[in-house]
Amino acid sequence: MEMGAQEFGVLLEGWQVLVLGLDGAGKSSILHYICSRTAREHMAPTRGFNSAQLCIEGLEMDLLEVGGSQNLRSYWPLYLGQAHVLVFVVDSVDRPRLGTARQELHTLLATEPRLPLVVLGNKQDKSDALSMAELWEELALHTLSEQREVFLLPTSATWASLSTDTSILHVKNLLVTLLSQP
Ligand SMILES: Nc1nc2c(ncn2[C@@H]2O[C@H](COP(=O)(O)OP(=O)(O)O)[C@@H](O)[C@H]2O)c(=O)[nH]1
Ligand SMILES: [Mg+2]
Repeated sequence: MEMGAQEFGVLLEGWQVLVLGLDGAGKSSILHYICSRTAREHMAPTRGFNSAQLCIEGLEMDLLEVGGSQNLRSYWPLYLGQAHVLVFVVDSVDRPRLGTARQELHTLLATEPRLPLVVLGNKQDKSDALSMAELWEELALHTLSEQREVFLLPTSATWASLSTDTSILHVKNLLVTLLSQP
C-alpha cells in the first residue's frame, strides 16, 4: 500500500519499525517477504511511503518504509523520533553508492544515540556481494557508540531465498526479540 506523508498520523500505535536505505536497496522487497510469504517477481519503485502492519507473538508492529531517492531522504529524520528500531537496508553489490549509504546512515544516527540499529546487507544471492565483514568496515559500523545495539544481517529478498541462511525471516525473528526485551 502506498500513501502520502500526511496520511501517516493514523498508524502511530504499537511498535514503530522504520525501514530506510538508498533507493533500490530492497526495502520494499524485504517488507513484502516479512509480511507475506508469497512470490513477487517485480517490485515497483516506491513513490514516497510504504507501510505494513504485522502482529506476531502478541507484538503489533508498524513497518514504515520511506523512499530512498535523494528528494525523499529529507523526510527520513521526521520519522526517526517515533521509531523503536531502525532497519537500514544496503545493496551489497552497489559498491559505488556505499559511501553515500554510509554518510546518510551516520547522519541519521547522530540525532538518535540510543536507537537500536539493524543493518541488512541485502542481495546476498548475487555472486559479487560484499561480505558482512566488508560491509561492517565500509559502513564504519565499528565507529558507532557502544551504547547502541547494532546488528548486521545478510539478507536476500527473493522467493528462492526464503528458506536459506540469508532469509529475511531471520529479520522478523530479530525484530520480535528486540521489541520484546524489557
Ligand atoms: N537479486 C536480488 N534482487 C533484489 C533483492 N532485493 C531486492 N531486489 C530487487 O532490487 C530492486 C529494488 O528493490 P526494491 O525492493 O524496490 O528496493 P527499494 O527501493 O529499497 O524499496 C527490485 O528489482 C527488486 O526485485 C535481493 O535480495 N536480491
Ligand atoms: Mg521501495
